[in-house]
Order: sequence, then C-alpha cells, then structure tokens
Amino acid sequence: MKVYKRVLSIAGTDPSAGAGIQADIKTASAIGVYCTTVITGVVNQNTQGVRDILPLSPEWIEAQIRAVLDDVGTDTVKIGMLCNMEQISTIARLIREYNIDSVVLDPVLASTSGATFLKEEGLQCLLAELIPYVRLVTPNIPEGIHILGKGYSVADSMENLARALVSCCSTSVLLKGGHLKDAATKGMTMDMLCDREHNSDISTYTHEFFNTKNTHGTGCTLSTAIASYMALYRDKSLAEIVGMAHNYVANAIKYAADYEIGKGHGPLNHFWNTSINQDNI
Ligand code: PXL
Repeated sequence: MKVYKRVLSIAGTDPSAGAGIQADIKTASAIGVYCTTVITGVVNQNTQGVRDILPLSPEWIEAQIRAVLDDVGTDTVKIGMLCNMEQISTIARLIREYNIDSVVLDPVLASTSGATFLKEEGLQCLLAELIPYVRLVTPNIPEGIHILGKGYSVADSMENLARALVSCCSTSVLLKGGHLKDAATKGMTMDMLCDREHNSDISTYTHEFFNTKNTHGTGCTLSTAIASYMALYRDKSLAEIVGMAHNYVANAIKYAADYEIGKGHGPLNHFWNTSINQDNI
C-alpha cells in the first residue's frame, strides 16, 4: 500500500475559495500532501471583504479533530483562524492528547480588509495555552507588533522584532514582511525566520514584489505550504522547509497576477506548479 503524507488544517472557511480551508486544501494538494480539514468558523466573505463569521462551538471542533485523528491521523497540523478562548483551549488540549509535534500557527488576528477574527483576550490565551505546543509561528509585521505589545513598532528592524517574538513565544518565528510599505518602492519583499531549533539563527527569504491585487489568502497558503513540506521532509531544517514554502508562494502570487476572479483581492494561482496549469511553461 502507498501512503500519503498528511496535513490537518484547523481553520476558517472562505466561500470565494481564495483563503482559509479552501486555500489550504489547494496548497497541500499542489504540493502532493493529503489535506484533512477541521473548520473553526464559517466566514461569510468574498474577494472584497469579510461580511460575517459564524464560530463553531468548541464541542464541534473537538468532535471533528477526533474524527480525523482517530481515523486518518496526521503528520503535521496547520492552525489558522481561531475565534475565541474556548476554541483555543480545546485545540491546545487535543494537540497535547494526540502528541502532535509539528504544528504551524498562523496567528490570524484580523483579515487584510480589517475584520477582527480574534480579540485581545483570545491573543493572551493563544500565547499562554497554544503557542507552547507550536513549532513555528508565522505572524506578519502588524500581528507581530500586536503580539509583542507596547514598546515595539514598525520602526524596529525585522531582526529585532523576530528575535523579540522568539523570546516572547519561546518557539521559532517566521516574520512576514509583505505588509511593509516600502516593499513596493524597493521592489522586493522579505520574510525573516528566527530558528529556535538552531541557535535562533536568522534566515531571510526575498522575492520580487509583484504589483498585483491578487493576494487574498497569502498567509493561509504560506503556513499550509510550510506544514505540507514539514510533512514531506521530516529531517529537513526549518530554514530549508521555509525556503521551499516561500518559493511555492512567490510563484503562486506571480502566476495569479494576470487573472481576474471577483471584484476585489483575487486568489493566488495554487496550481502554478502542476500540469493543470500551463502558464508557467
Ligand atoms: O489569511 C487570514 C485569513 C485566515 N482565515 C480565513 C481568512 C483569512 C483572510 O481572509 O479568510 C478564513
């Protein structure tokens, strides 16, 4: 029998299919990993923004996680949108119970369009209860500054922020620089990894800044790409895994630029690397 490598995505949904669980399934599938999904909340949104969120009860989240893990199992877990403290405590308890050691957390606090997913008390709960069981946290700069609290701002260097986040979270951090205003002017974007598994070494990942509005779901896609490559390559370092995921996402942005889906921020081109999509050949 052949076996798939498996990633479990615990996240919210996107009916326009650019972000959330829908992006996660496409990402893992394009990378060749089997993606199971546990929904934390149904998000009524499209390419133009979030209209409303229906959080699922912690009981329903627990039941879904048990259904997946008692049967299919998983190699890694990616966690995206979480709605409240009860959801966080439940997920943290189950991550412990099922001994899952490769968890990637995208600390989604708000959508790009401004909708709040997780309130302040939820963030504190995330830090206290869930982050201790997470292998890599992937905040963007606004999220990183929010997690650090008073005393930090965009004026700090990415390295200062990344190192401070590693101290604060006691785990490895990938700080995403895509939201930096000067990224567009400099023509490059940069993400920075501070790898607590290797002396808190710093690695940087740059790619050309693509002038496109099709960036909806970039964060979901990156964290799932990381969790997928982690499932495939157990022995590779975080620096190598993040490098592969960064390359996957940079191309998914590049090859989406000429398409139009919806009136707002369209999706990435998740299948740029497959024969389904001939654009890149
Ligand atoms: O990338 C943040 C995010 C996470 N989860 C869901 C989302 C979004 C952004 O739109 O829709 C469900």
